[in-house]
Amino acid sequence: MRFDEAYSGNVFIKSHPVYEESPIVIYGMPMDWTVSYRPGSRFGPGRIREVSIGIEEYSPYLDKDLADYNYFDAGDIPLPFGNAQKSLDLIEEFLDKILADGKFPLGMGGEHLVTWPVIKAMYKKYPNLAIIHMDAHTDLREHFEGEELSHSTPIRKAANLIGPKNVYSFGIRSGMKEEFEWAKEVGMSIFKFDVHKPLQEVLPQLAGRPVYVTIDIDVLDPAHAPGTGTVDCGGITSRELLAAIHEIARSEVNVVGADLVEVAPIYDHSEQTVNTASKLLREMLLGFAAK
Ligand SMILES: [Mn+2]
Repeated sequence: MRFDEAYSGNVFIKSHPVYEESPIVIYGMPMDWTVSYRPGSRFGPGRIREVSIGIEEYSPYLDKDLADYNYFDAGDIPLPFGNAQKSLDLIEEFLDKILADGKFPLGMGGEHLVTWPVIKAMYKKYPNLAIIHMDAHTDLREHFEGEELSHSTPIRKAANLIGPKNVYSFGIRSGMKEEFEWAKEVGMSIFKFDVHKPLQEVLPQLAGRPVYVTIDIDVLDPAHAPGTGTVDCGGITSRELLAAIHEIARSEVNVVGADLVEVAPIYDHSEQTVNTASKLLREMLLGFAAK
């Protein structure tokens, strides 16, 4: 974690070397110690940075170029292996600092639980916060085998904190019956299977609101993103996910932060997932953060 010095190591393509001069901060949250299935997402941020050298700086979708914006890559937050609570506290502390400095946070996971402390920090700054969540999984469990700190619980925790009616999940195709029932009871919106179409209906309702966008790479079909811990078939295409990102970018919502999580390079035999993640981050950066 660096705030004040140029970094000569592995950074996201074209990152600006000076924190103070960058309104946007990219950072990695290399944690995968509460996953219920296959670990490996701690290596996601590093590999996404490495392959980012292969993408173009220009977005033909948004007609914007990375070269025209200053964003600082703070590296990975150093997290203590195996200590979930301490790791979450450190992530929240990091977010408190960059939000106090007026930066736009663009995070890379790591497992999805890393989004929980980010939401806590965002909510302190934006009491009117709403969440747009794209994922194969509900992530609405109260606990997993008795553990509240699990990558299957972050959206439940976030919903309890900011109010379930302020949370909108898209692309969902996996979860326990109880999770879907709970969402229905408390008025949380779960849009099953699709992302782009329901998003078009929801975005006008969120016009002007501060919105945090969290994307689990497994919202994509495993054919498009095999490199993730908990694959689930029947997902959307990378083209639909790009369209969804651009729909948000062109909408009236005020995106105040975003993350992309659960990229696990070890299962990514052709590296298509990390290359996809790298381009998605470029579009999130240009679409959400570059003002
Ligand atoms: Mn998921």
